[in-house]
Amino acid sequence: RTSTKQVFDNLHGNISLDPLACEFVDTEEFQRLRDLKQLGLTYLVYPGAVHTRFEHSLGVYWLAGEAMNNLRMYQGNELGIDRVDVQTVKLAGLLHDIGHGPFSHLFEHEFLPRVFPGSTWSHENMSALLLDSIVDKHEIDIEADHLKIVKEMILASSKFATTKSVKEKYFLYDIVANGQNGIDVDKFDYIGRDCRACGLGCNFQYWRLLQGMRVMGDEICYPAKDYLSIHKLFTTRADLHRTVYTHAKVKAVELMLVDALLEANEYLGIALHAQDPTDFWKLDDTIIKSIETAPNSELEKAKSIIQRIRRRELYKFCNQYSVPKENLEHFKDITAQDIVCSQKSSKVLLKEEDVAVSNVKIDLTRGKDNPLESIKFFKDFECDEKFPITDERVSHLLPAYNQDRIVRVYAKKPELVEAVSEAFENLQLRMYGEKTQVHDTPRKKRIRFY
Ligand code: DTP
Repeated sequence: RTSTKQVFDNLHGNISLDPLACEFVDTEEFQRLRDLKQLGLTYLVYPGAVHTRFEHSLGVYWLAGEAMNNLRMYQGNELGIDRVDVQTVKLAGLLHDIGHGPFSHLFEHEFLPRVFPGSTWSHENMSALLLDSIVDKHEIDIEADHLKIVKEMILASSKFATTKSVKEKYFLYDIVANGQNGIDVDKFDYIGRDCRACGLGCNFQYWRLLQGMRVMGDEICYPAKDYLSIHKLFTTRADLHRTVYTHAKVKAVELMLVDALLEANEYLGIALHAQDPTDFWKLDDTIIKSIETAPNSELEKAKSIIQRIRRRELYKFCNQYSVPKENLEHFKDITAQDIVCSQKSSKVLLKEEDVAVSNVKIDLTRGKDNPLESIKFFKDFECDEKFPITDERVSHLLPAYNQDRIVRVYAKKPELVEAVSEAFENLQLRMYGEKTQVHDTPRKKRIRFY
C-alpha cells in the first residue's frame, strides 16, 4: 500500500495518515475504538462527551508528528532524528490506546480488579499484546525492531516499562507517554478535546509547548517564559478530573454499571475476553446493549440495573468526605463493609449490598509532588543551561494540595439514604474523632445537584 489518506478532525483539522498508519487504522481492532467513548459514562451527565478513542488516537498521531517535525527542524542534526524515528513515535501515538477496555478506566480500575483481585492487567500492556496480534493477523509489513520500539514507547510511562532499544535518543520515549514529567502529546490532545466536548473553556494552549520544546541532555525542556502554559496544562487536567471525570453522578452510574458487568460476567465471559488479545476486539462499549438484549434469563439482574440507569433511578448520593492532607499518606480505601460495620441504630439493618462506595483519587500529577518541580526550563535557544522553575515564581499559582482523595457514599435504594448517611458519619467519627463533612448544611436542607 502506498497512498496516504486525509482525515478531517474537528480539533486539529486535516490529518494526513501515512500508508503504514493506514494499514493499522483499517483493521477491526483499530476501528473498534469508534465504539469506545473517550470519557466512558461521562456522557450521561455531560451529553456532549460522546467523542471516542478513535478520534483521540488520530489526534495523538498527528500531534506526535508535529512534535517530531519541530524537533527535527530545529535540532534534527544534533539529535540524529531520522524518518524512522518520526514514524515510530507517530505509530506509538496512533496505537497507544488500542488496549483500552469498555468504558476505559472503569474496566481497568473498577471492574477487572473485582473479578481478579490483585490483577496486573493494564491497557498499555494490552495495547502492546494487541499490536503483535494485529501485525500477525493482517500481515502488516513492519520490521520486528520497529514494532518492538513502538511497543516500548506505548509502555514507557507504565509499570510495564521494559528496555529502551533506541540508545542515546531516550527523549523519543517521552513524546507520547512521558514517564519523566507527565507532559506528553496524549495530554495535549485529550485536554483540548475533552474540554470542547463537555463545553468547558480551555485556557491551555498546547501549541506553545509544541513549538517551544527542546531536547537538552536527552530531556525535553521548555522555555522559561512558558511555565504558565505548563501550569495551565496541569490545572486544566485537575479541573477536568474534579468537575467531569469524577462528577458525583458519573460515579453513581459507574458504580451501577460495574455491578451490572459483575452480574453478567459469568454468562458473557467479559473478563475472559480481556485475557486474550485475539478476542479482545469483540469487547467495547456496546456491551451494555448486548446485556440489555440478551435472551439469557440469567442476565435479569444485570438487565434490571441497566434499566435503572436508563430510567435515571440511580444509586443515591448520601455524602462525601475529603481526606485531610495529613491523613493522605496512610489512607486506606473505604469499603461498603466499613460503612455497614459503623451502623449504630438498627432502624434498618444495612447489608453490604445496600451500599456503594467510590474512593476518588485525583492527582495533579503522578505522585504527590508539585508537577512543575520535575520539569526543566531554559532561558532562550542560545543558552544551554537547564533549570527547574523557582518556588517564588509559582507559589502563588499552586493549589493547596497536589492530591485529592474523596470518599463518596451511595445508597443503592432511595429508602436507605438516611441509614447509610448516618453509618458514614459514625465511621468518620470513629476514624478521626470528628465529622469532617464537605457539606456543612444540614442534610435535609442541602441543595443537591442532579
Ligand atoms: P494521564 O497521563 O493524564 O494520567 P493516561 O491515563 O495515561 O492519562 P488515558 O488516555 O488512558 O491516559 O486517560 C486519559 C483520558 O481518559 C482522558 O481523556 C480523560 C479520561 N479519563 C481519565 N480518568 C477518567 C475517569 N475516571 N472517567 C472517565 N474518563 C476518564
